Parts: sequence; C-alpha cells; structure tokens
Amino acid sequence: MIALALLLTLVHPAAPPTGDEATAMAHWREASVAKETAQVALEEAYLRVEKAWALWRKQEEGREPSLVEALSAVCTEALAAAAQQATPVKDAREAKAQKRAEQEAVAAALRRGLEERGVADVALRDPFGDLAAKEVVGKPAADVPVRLQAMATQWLGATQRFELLWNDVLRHHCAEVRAWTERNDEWVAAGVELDRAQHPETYLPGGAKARAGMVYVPGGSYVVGPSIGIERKKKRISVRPFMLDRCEVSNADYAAFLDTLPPEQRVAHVPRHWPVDATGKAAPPEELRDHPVTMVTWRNADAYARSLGKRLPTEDEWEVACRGKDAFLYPWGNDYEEGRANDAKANLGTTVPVTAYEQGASPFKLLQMSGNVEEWTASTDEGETLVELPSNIVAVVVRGGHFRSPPEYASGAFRWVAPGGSTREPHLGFRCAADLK
Ligand SMILES: [Ca+2]
Repeated sequence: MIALALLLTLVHPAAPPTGDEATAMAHWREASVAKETAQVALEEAYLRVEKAWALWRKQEEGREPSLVEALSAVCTEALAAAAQQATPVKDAREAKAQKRAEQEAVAAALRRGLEERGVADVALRDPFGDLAAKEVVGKPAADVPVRLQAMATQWLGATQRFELLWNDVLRHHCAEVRAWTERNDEWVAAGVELDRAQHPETYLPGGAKARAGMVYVPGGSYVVGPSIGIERKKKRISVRPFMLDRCEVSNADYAAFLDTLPPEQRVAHVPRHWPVDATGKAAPPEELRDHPVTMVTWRNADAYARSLGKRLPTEDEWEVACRGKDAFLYPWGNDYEEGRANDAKANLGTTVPVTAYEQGASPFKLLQMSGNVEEWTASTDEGETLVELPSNIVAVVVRGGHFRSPPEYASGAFRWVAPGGSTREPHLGFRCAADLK
C-alpha cells in the first residue's frame, strides 16, 4: 500500500523551484559552505590552543622563578610605570579613561611576560593578559601575586581540564569562535529563508513560524457551498485567520496523547481496535503508526485537540482551507484527477500514511482534505459551533470523504453528519485547528 502511494506520487512530480526558492537555496548553500569552513577553522584553533596550553603547563612544572612570580614582577613594574604617568583627573569619565589606559598597559606587559615564558598562541596569551590586567589594576599592589596566583591556578591547575577553560573562558575571547558564531548565525538565517521560500504557508503574517505541523489559513471573505450530501446553499462567509494541521492526526500522534492520560481517563479514549497491554497502555499496530487515527468519537477528537491547546475546525474553516479563495471543487482545482487522493478510485480500500498524496494538496498546502479519512468538524448541521457535545446523539458535520468515497463524495462540496458521541468508524478521523495568538 505504501509502495503504491509512493508510486502514485511519481505521477505528479514536484514543481521546479521558483525564482525566490532558487535564490534562497543559493543563499543556503553559500552559508552552509561558510559555516563548514568556519567549523574547520574552529576545530583547528581548538587543537592548536589545547596543544599550546599543554606545553605551557609542562614547561611551568617546577620552573624557577614560578610563572606567578615572573608575572607578578612584570605586573608590578607596569603598575608602577602607569602610576608615574597618571595625572590628576577632573571627573569620573577621565578616571574611567585613565583606568582603561592603565589596564591596557598592564595587559600588554603581561602578554610580553607570557611570550617570554613561551606562550605564543594569541588565543591563550591575549585573554590571560586582558583578564589578569582587569584583576589587578586599581587593587592594592600587595594583592597582585595573590590575584595572579588565583588566575594561574584556574588556567594551569593540575586538575584543570582544557575543555572547561575553553568553554568557560577562552571561547568568549577567541576570534575563531566569534567568526564561527557569525557563520552559524548566517547559516541559521539562510535556513529560515529557504524554509520560508519553500513553505510560505507555514509562516504567519509578521514572519513568525506557525505551530509545528500547522499551516496558516488567511482570514477574510470566502465562498462556501453549494454542497451536496446534506445540502447547503452557496454563500459568502467571513473567517478569522487560523492555523490548521497540515495532515490528519496520525495514530502515533494519538498514542502520544493517550500516554499523557492517567489510566482511568485513558480507557475512554482508546480506539477499540488498538491492543491494550496488562498495564492499560494502548498502542496502534506498528505498521499503522503513520496512518490516520480512526475509530474515535467527536469527544475523543475534541479531547485530543484540547490536550495540545488546539480545537477542531468549524465546518466553514474546514471548507475554506480545503477549497481556498477560488472555492475549488477539489483541493487541487475544479476538475477531478485520479491519483490525487485516496478515494474509491484509488481502490486501496484502506488508509494510507497521513503525509501521502502531496499531489492532492489544497491551495494552503493541506494534505488529504480529499479522502483517506473523513474528518470531524466542530459544527452541527445547523451551523452551531460546538464547544462541547450536549448529548451523544447531536449530529456533527464530517467533511472530506474517505478511502471508499466516490470522487464527488470526497470533494470539497460533500458534507455529511454523524452522531458525535457514539460514532466510531474505520474511515473517520480528524485534524486540529488553532487560533493565532
Ligand atoms: Ca481527509
């Protein structure tokens, strides 16, 4: 069945990329290459600095004078020279500038001191110099050795691991890391642009991404009807913008919902054909995990939607999402085309995965608005929106037809009803809507 669905997909190959898509793809490729180059540079920098650090530690073992003594001497000298050059300051701004100049002079002296001790790698030498200068400038001269000792211990301590030094200190001061972060940001931005070009329907006005797995359906004026089945006249309606699940809710999605319920609540929501183990845990047959959930009542569907902060779509919302601004008869247009939906003509006699039949997508890129399983809505035949089901026999509108429906019954025009509290069918499922925040 899956193989057949895949075969059918081949009948309608994907369209070549549009100009915008091609530009976005070119950006994405360019940014991907830049990021990979930066990644290599970063890895090289890490290894180089780690090597320099290991050498530094080794050289400093038992060396006389110790590193701290040597750097303390350099530091004290630089501080004394800075003190001699200091002039009286008029205000806080001048005091700040003088302190900064002093820090720079001490940092430069420390860098020279480190170079004399064999530390040549700038990624290691410069941050130590800069951070140590900040530690000692403006503090009593007698504290210099203690403060340098504390820093040197952090950098050179026997138990110090290089990755901690790198992550906690060096990476914030390392040019390679900054370059890598910039390349990474570019790569992410290019990916978003590519996604936006390929899937504009998953973005809300203003640029935010719609909820995962949902598409944006713009609000406004639409024509619905005329309908067959349970008839409804043609009319113009207005809907608020909303989001709708791109696919029917799958068995795997529904199983995840059941897992969140305590056992006493779960039992009311388990589709009857699912095996239940001794602990009360229910799971769909493995080969049907990506097929639509079926044998669920309106209450089950409603509970699922609520668990995710979603809701069932009204009949009007469902219809405009299926038929689009042009009020097509079928999701893809006004003419029936075999191979675009899992309906009776497909002759499969059962469901297919919820992501199949991309070639049957609606104008808003929703899948299987025609066929596979028909879908619960939140509306009664009279057009009332159900917040809850007042009784089991309330007739709820179901739309879209299913795998045994002839084409006209799997069209956007066909509507039917089913008692919401008691109907469980192997050809009836649902998808969820959500409001824009
Ligand atoms: Ca469907």
